Amino acid sequence: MTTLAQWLTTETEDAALRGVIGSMAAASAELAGVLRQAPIAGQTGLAGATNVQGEAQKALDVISNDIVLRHLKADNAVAVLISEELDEALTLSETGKYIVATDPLDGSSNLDVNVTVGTIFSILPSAGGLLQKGRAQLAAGYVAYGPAASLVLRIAGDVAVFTLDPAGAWIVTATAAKVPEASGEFAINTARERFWDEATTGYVRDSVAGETGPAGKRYNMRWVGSMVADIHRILMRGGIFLYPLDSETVSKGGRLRLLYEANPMSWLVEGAGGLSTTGHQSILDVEPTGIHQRVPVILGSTEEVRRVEKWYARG
Ligand code: AHM
Ligand code: MG
Repeated sequence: MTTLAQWLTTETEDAALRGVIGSMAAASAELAGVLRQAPIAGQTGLAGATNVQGEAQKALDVISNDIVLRHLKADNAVAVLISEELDEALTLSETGKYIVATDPLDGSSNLDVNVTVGTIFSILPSAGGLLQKGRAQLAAGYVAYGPAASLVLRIAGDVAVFTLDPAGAWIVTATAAKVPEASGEFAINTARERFWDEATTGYVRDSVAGETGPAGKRYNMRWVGSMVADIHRILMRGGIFLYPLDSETVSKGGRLRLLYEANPMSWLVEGAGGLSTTGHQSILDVEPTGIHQRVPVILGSTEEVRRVEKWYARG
């Protein structure tokens, strides 16, 4: 059995980077334990505050942020923490070489119904400043807290998957995850159809038309409402995830956040042979203008993403 520490040694000679990834993995392992017993500990429900996005914070959003913060503070290699739950970027160490951008608890609306949630993180060089393209990432990962806790991680090479064992260690369970090139599954919140643009409407209409339609095959729709769970399914067996720009989110630039949701997920999906796009360019090439910036997100199997891009290219 290969542990996370052993895998990290083969992936990078940068001991400080290994340390930061280890800190995020340790924070996530602790959080997995907290989530498992949160209803008993009375940690469910709202925290009574709103975050910078104007969203009501759940008690566990705040607890998750505190756990990540505590682990990263103890890691002198982290200069700055950017978090969905923190209004401003937080300086942790004057000498740190890295920036960590994180959504400590993604999909938290699923907590009260015991459905998979996740932690997403992106690691960037601090020398590049707060606003760097996704392409500049040094590593990215997420943890899906499902029936098993899965850590999905990529430095610059292949995407590896780790499973948390009962003793709290991350064990390698897949070394080179690949997003299948073709798929018959799409993930989108179809309740937003009335807001969609022509490209999204066209792509979904073609997909649901079945074998005799323009896509020439039958599709299934899946939407957990937890990006980590939806992307994990796509990484494991293919498919496409869409949270496009629509008439309701256009004024904000989209729904999902670039630095700590879209970029790390794109780093993983592209590293596993899939594609990411805003509809017009790879998400990894988007120039950020703010730490909580939002972006249209389309990610997954190459054939499906290309089909959406063709719709956007029509104008
Ligand atoms: P959050 O960071 O506040 O949890 O919001 C992000 C989540 C994603 O996990 C998920 O893909 C999306 O919001 C679901 O949106 P919707 O409510 O439209 O289904
Ligand atoms: Mg989120």
